[in-house]
This record gives sequence, structure tokens and C-alpha cells, in this order.
Amino acid sequence: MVHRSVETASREDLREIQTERLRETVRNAYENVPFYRDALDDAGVSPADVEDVDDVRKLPFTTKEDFRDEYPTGLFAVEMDDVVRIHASSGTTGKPKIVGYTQADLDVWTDAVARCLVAAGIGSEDVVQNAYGYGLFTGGLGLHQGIEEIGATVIPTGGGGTQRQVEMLADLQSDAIACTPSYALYLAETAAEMGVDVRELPVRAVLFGAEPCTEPMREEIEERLGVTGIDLYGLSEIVGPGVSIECLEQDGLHVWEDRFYPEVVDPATGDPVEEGEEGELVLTTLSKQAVPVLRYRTGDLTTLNYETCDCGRTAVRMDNVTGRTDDLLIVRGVNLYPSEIESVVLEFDDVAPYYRIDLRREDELDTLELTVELEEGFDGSVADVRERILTRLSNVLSFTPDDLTLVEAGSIARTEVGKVQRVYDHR
Ligand code: DLL
Repeated sequence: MVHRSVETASREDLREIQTERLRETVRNAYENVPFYRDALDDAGVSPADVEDVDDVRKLPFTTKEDFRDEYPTGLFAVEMDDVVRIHASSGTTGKPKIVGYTQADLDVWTDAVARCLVAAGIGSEDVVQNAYGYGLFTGGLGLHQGIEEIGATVIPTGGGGTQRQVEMLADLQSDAIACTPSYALYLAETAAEMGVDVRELPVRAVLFGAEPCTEPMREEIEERLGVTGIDLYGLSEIVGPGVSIECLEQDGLHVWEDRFYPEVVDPATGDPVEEGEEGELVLTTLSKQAVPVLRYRTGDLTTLNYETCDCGRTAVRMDNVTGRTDDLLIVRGVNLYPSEIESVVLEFDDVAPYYRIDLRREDELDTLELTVELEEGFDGSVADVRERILTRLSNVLSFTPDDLTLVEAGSIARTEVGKVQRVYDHR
């Protein structure tokens, strides 16, 4: 089932919609945002040069630094009078990125989330517990408005208060829960401590997002909660959650291309990569009024697949995002992503899905210490598990951490609110 017919539109029809909306977006940006007017003038491109959606490639990129430099409202194309809501993404350093929405923008976003929910098999008869944080973070309110839009029941628990979340899940017989992947695991763990087995509750789906989740991590979630794990993607600069989601085929995330135009580029050169090749996701909003965004460098690594999905949707699918351009670790000449380490470590039945990576600099050399938690009740040989993990890391990634410590179940700090941190850079 689809929420909107455009989800199964022919590629030609879709292109027409994209072309018309791109032209309007560029015009809006040029006429109303001095930053874009300067950037387009510098690139020698005028709105009239955008005749076709492929002309998006003529446009300059927008970066997260541009959002920071234009703090707070330099990228707004409308007066505050027309803005009905503000969200912000904090990040770890510098000023937050502020995004405003007109009522029409909120409607577009709500519709995008509604499409996501339907793609995830959620309908008006379902109860959805929304455990994403409410507030400036887009997760809580973003999911909330979409859940109401499809006529389902939303339980706005927000982040944290995990024991109460477990009680609600059981007492209100929720059909689905929306939360980060790390929180889904924490919820299952807390439930177990309370004597509740989430697998025996009616909850059938977790809409996880806001953080990377490798396949082995998804399997852990599906197994520990007895659910289907559906990956939901989005970012504040574009709209929040709802840019793309997996359908029940779980084979890539459908991007709502009539609203958000995706490209994948080589992160080093900015040139488009071949279809199916991995690169950095670049997004252009096609309907936003308050903060139109041209070719935003998301930093997220993915691929695009234009084949029609078995679910019938023609909307392009992006691969699950498990790495960002800026989380590449370079340790003594070896390049690796934290997700690659996660995938290897979680292959082992004896370890729990909790780990941390500590980077230090000793005598001018970078060192990486990996700490991994053992499964609850583990009573085997720690030395043996350690040796097997080291061998596997070396075989798969040609990498050996300077230190690998296996710790007891429950030793690694859990994240109850916000996004999980697994890499600690002390350099
Ligand atoms: O995390 C929006 C969101 C809320 C998405 C709830 C899904 C669910 P930001 O805080 O601006 O917005 O962070 C955006 O988080 O560029 C990715 O690096 C990462 N991210 C978001 N969703 C996923 C995902 C929200 N499904 C940044 N898989 C993005 C991997 C994700 N990374």
C-alpha cells in the first residue's frame, strides 16, 4: 500500500514534477536569500539556466558550514511572520543549524512522514509509541505529526524514562515504536531487568533512525525485541525524519524524490559517481519555502538504486547509511569506519551489542583501543573470544587495535536520551 500515487509514478512523470519544483526552488532561493544569490552569481548560474532537473548539477553546493555561518536565519527565504516553527540541530561543535518552516513546509514534512509510516506497514488502526526526543530535535515532533496524519494513535513518550516506556509498551499494547537503534536495544535490556520480554508484546516494528545501524546491529534489534527493524533517515537541514525509509522489503530506503532530490557525489571531487557506486549523499529540497536548500552535502555515505522495488514503488532507494565522510578513522595508515569494526565485532555470539572506540596519540602515533562488552551470563574463555575477534578484525579489515578489552555485561554506559556516542577521540 502507498500513501501517495507519486510513490509509484513513472520516472518520466516524476522528472516533470522535479523539474518544475527545482525551477521554483532555485528562483525562491535566488530572489529571497542573499547567500544563494551570491553563490549562484559566483558560479555564473542564473535561475533561467535551470531548464531541466539535470541542471541541478550546475548549482553550487551548500555545506554545514554555510548553515553555521548564516546563523541564525541568514538562509531564510521568508519573513519570520510566515514561519510557524523552528527546529535546530546542535551537532557537537559551534552554533546550531537553525531551520524554519512555513505552514506549507510543515504540511510537506507531515506528508513525507505519513508516506514513511505507510511504507513501514503502519496504518490507522495502529498505536505508535514515539520515543524520539521532542523539542528542537526534529525526531519527536516530526514523527508525531505524521502518525496523527495517517490516523494512527501516537503515544508521545519522547526520549528517556525507560521503565515507563516499557510499561506503556505493555499496557497500551503498542504496535510499533519509533526510536534510535541504540535506544531500542536499551529498551529491550531494561524490559528484561523488569521481567518483561518485549518479544511477547504485540509490538511488531521499530522505526529506527537518527544514528547509523549496521546489519548485525539490526539483527540484534530484531531478535531482542521480536520485531521488524525499519530504517528511517532524515536530517534537520532538509526536513528531519522522513527524507527516506525502508519499505517492508527492507532493501534500501525509498527517497521521496518529488520533495527531496538526491545525488551521490565523490566526496573528494564533488563529481557525480556512477549509479550504484558509493559516495556522499547530496540533497536539494524541491518544495521548501522557508529554507530552500540547494545541493546540501550531507556527509552521509550511500549508493542509489533506481530499479523499481518489489513493493511497486519507483522512488529511488538509497542504501542504509553506516558511515559519514567525517567519521573515517585513519589509524597508522589504515582507513576504516567505526561501522566496519561494529560489523565484525557483532558477528560474535559471545559479545553484546555494546562497544566503544578510544583514539589517543602516544609518542606521535595514533592508537585505537576497542572495548567490547561480553554477553550476559558469558562463562567461556575471555582470552579465546579476544583472540578470535582480533583474528577476524585482521582478516576482514587488515587492522589490529592497539588494545582490545572485553568487559562484563552492563559495563559500557548506555544512552537514554539523544544519540549514542561510540567513538571517543582524545587526541
Ligand atoms: O537525526 C533526524 C531524524 C530523526 C532521522 C529521527 C531519523 C529519525 P539530525 O539530528 O539533524 O536529524 O541528524 C542528521 O543523522 O546526516 C545522518 O548522519 C544521521 N542519520 C539520520 N538518520 C539516519 C539513519 C535527525 N537512518 C544526521 N541511518 C544525518 C544513519 C542517520 N544515519
